[in-house]
Amino acid sequence: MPRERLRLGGNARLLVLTGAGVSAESGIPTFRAAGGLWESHPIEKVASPEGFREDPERVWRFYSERRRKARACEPNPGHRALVAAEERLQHRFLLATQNVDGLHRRAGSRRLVEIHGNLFQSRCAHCDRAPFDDERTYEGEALPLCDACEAAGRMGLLRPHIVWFGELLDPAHLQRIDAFMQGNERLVFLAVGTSGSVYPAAGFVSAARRMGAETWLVNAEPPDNVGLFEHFVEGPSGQVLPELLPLG
Ligand code: BV8
Repeated sequence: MPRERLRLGGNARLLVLTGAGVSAESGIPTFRAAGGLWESHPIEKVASPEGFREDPERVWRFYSERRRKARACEPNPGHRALVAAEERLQHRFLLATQNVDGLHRRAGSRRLVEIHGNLFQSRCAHCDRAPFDDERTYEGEALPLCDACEAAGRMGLLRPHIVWFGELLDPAHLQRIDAFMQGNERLVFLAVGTSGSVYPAAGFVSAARRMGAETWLVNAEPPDNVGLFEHFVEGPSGQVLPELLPLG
């Protein structure tokens, strides 16, 4: 049965929020599904500043494992459908992702806000040097140190450039998303592959509704916040998005 297609004629804008589900068909485990990432790693121990202070080796093993996994995976048709929609809509399109796996960028997305950071960047946990691209995996060997700190005669540990629980998102990212939601043209908000359990991202649909947006959710099953969306399309995003989104 042909699925409904998003209507994006005229000046309609499309704001998309993706979560771990959009990368599931690429082979990247989601967080909360059975056997998901958080089951084998207690969240507060590996994705929080406290956990990093307590055991940086454990945190670096966790993120090294995820760097290796993400590097071996490829974008899927869901990622590519979002690139095609961006090419067609241009300034009327923005993609906010909770994912840190880098697959949207590798698929070709550019109007992209990685609100929880990126697995393939590191920064110093102690000085304010800018985050830098870093594909290295650290396990067994000594922990990675900041060479700028070393040159200044102090010890600075590197950390993944990721927003951990209890840490603030980049205000510039939130401002860009908020600015995109303003405006008089019709706004369509589409969430894909997210359980809607982590804030502030989980609050975006309510903000979009307040702006009068038409709200859509594509998810493998109805999450707890499914009632916040006017339209719910159940299914794997790699199959649903190419049918739902406008062609490039
Ligand atoms: C903040 C980086 C202000 C890590 C992530 C107590 C103390 C401190 C904070 C809080 C607190 N209580 C609440 C908070 C706020 C907290 C929060 O929301 N906690 C939750 C657990 C209640 N938020 C924060 O801390 C944020 N910062 O609020 O700062 C502040 C500061 C101090 C005190 C108060 C407030 C920072 C949040 C960012 C955390 N970092 N990621 C990393 O990735 O390693 S979040 C992490 O979970 C991921 O990034 C991911 O985005 C996120 C949510 O998960 P989902 O993406 O939705 O994935 P999930 O597995 O849950 O769902 C996947 C869905 O896909 C499922 O529904 C499944 O059915 C579906 N699916 C599966 N396959 C498919 C599919 N769908 C379609 N197709 C498929 N094929």
